[in-house]
Amino acid sequence: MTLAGWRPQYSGKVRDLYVPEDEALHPGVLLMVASDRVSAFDHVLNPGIPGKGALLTTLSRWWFTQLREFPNHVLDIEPPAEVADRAMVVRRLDMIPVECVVRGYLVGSGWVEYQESGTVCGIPLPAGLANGDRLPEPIFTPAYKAQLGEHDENISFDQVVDLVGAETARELRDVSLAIFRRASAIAENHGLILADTKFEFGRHPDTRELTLCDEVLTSDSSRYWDAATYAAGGPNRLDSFDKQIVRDWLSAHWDKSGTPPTLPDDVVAQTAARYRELIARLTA
Ligand code: Q0Z
Repeated sequence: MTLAGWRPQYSGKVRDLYVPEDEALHPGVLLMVASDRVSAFDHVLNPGIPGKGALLTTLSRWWFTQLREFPNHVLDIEPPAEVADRAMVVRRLDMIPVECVVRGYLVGSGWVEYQESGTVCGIPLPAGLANGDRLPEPIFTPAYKAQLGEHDENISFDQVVDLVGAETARELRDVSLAIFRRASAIAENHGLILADTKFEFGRHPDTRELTLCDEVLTSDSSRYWDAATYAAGGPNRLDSFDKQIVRDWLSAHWDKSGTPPTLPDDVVAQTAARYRELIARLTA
């Protein structure tokens, strides 16, 4: 997409990053634009989910406000009008190349590692846990950002130390856990479980302050469950407030080789409704 005054710098699967055409006018800023694109099983699907970019941006902005005691990258500068509802102007930071994942529950790649070794990112866990079980306490389970097209790889705390130094590693862990605890408590007040999430941090180019960046606590970067459904148990207890419906439909209608099929209208509509429900419940 072309935006007057902004030059496309990088396109991810579902988001686009722009830099100012005139650096002198807007020094040290970036424009992050969330699209309606949806990805699953490493493919971007057709069609997109109408309103997804705006819904995820609303969620991210809402969380940055809830978490304002933690320094973040959002600037009080209006994005271009054409994308105002799905974009944020942010301070350009020196990014720290570690994905700061926090897990309150054992699921996904954490569950996979646990079954093999009884650990997650090298952290020993009690024996006998089942898929989706709550952990005794939230754990910091960092991942290393893989090259384009590869999956992020879970790494140990010692590997974080090797990447960024002991002091920053401790700071990343402690701040990530503090933000997760605060966010979990807020989610719980709204009948939602925050199962896990991924934060990214950078440093302010001048002050070197550790700064929360990227998107925060969206349904693309987090697993949210309905607390009542979880408590009732059963096969749906781990259904997340994200593209679960898309994944389930694709699993039933595609063998995961070649180009994925076009999503039917009802799958698109139900997915959009699920994103809206998450926001409605959190912000109620
Ligand atoms: C975020 C990404 C997106 C594609 C770089 N404040 C920042 N300073 C420097 N770099 C970044 C940020 Cl947020 C940064 N990404 C991820 C975001 C589209 C990729 F909107 N990459």
